[in-house]
Amino acid sequence: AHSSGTIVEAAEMHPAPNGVVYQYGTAGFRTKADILDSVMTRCALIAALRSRKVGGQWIGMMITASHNPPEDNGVKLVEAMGNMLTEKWEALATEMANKPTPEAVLEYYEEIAFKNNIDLKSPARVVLARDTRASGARLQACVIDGLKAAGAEIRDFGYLTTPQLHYMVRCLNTNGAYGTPTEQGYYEKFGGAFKRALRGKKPTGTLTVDCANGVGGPKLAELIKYLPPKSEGLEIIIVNDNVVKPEALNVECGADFVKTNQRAPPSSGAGPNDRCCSLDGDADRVVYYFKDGNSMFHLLDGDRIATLVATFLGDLVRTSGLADQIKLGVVQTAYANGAATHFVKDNLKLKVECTPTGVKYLHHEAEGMDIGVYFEANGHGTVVFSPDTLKTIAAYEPRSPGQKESLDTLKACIDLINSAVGDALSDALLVEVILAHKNWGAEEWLGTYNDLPNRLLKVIVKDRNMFKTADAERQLVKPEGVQKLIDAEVQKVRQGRSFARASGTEDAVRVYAEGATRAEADDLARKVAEIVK
Ligand code: 16G
Ligand code: ZN
Repeated sequence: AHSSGTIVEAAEMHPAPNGVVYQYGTAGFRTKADILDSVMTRCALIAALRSRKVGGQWIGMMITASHNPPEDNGVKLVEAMGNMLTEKWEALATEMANKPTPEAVLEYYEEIAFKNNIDLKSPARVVLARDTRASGARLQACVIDGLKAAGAEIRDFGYLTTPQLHYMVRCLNTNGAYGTPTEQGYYEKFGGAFKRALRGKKPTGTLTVDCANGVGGPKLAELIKYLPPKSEGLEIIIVNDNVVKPEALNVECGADFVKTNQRAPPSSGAGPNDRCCSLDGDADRVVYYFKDGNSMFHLLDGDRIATLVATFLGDLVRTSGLADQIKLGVVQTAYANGAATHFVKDNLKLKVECTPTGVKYLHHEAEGMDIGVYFEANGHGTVVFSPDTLKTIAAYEPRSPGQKESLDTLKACIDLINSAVGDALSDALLVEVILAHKNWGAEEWLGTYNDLPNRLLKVIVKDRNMFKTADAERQLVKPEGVQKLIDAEVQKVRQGRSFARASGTEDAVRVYAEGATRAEADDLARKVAEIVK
């Protein structure tokens, strides 16, 4: 039943705290868990409206705060095809979250319906999941109160990784074409594709996976049951999988820790040259690394995954005989190391596009390519295949056993990739397949090119909203004159490059700089930080 009374009642049960302003940001609503109850209920109303707007297709709600500390939480909405919420509806969600009273919530709910031609009696379907945070159960109850008030049909998957939820949404709306909408369906799809893509090759060594003490731990343990036995396939060693102790989430471990601190989690028991990777708290992000014989730490971040994947898929397209019909491209952000950009352009001879920070921008750009490989340096990313490309590959008749071999591997890789969204588990399996085919360990992978030394600084400023960028965040247009000063410093440095942008997730400006040497990169970053301060 969805009488208008129940919307008001649901909003009354979870009143908004005074004086808090919420924003649906690059990764949904995200803040301290104890001020999120009202946001959850209201976001549920938006999800139900969105579902009705798209003809009753399933819309996803993921309760997570990814790599944030344990006391945080958040929620993001997932569109019917498994991609992130469209920008127009982000604004509606923000406005709904900030309505002062339950009556204003109901009024806005009806206004959205009216303005968007939504029939409030038509079916609404919303599918839910959450990560392992202690606040998750309470916040989920707030979501369910909202969904019930809106008269939505609910599917609750309990604990899932963010990409698993995206997978469920896509499966539920595509009649099984993408896979079966169950956890087992997920493991069978990706586990089966891993085996087919390996084609009997055995990865060298072991893979130690740091699960950030998050939901990725138990899910990886489950996935392993669907992979070839370690005698024939990959031996995976799971570390930091303590989800019984929610206060351990992302603490001294996980992808963000490793990327930010440029060191392995202290808890990692990996030895010299052991291949390692770290997931984040909701397993939509992964970075690789290892320590060499001299205990020197080496990071293989999102840029490295992108170059590895683009190299391999490009080779498969060519050796299948499809090079004339299918073009690959790579999408990066300004944070991509200059050496990675150079490698893709000049060695792989592929098109490189740069977008602003945030998965949705990269994903969108990649969708315009036949095969679009996109990764942020921080490890968010995947590969998307255009519908025409998928048709071409499905219809293609190989002309030799060699072509067939490549084509079969390419098809298995397509199944192994979670194209709905970057998926740490699927990405890691893809990396392992590629390394196995090349008979490489992490060292050989690192050897493909040399990263330029770089430095990332966080600068606290009076008002970060003063900082406006253009050209995919590579130029500051405001405050006026600042870019000129940055340019002057960049000029002085060999292979210098630097930019400053307002963070979308923290109240700060981030400065990135790279140069030919460590000293030059550090110095440039410091100078630019001085300029923006
Ligand atoms: C969010 C984004 C991530 C981006 C990061 C930048 C998603 C799912 N997540 O975590 O892609 O790299 O923000 O943070 O889009 P920043 O604006 O604070 O630098
Ligand atoms: Zn995440």
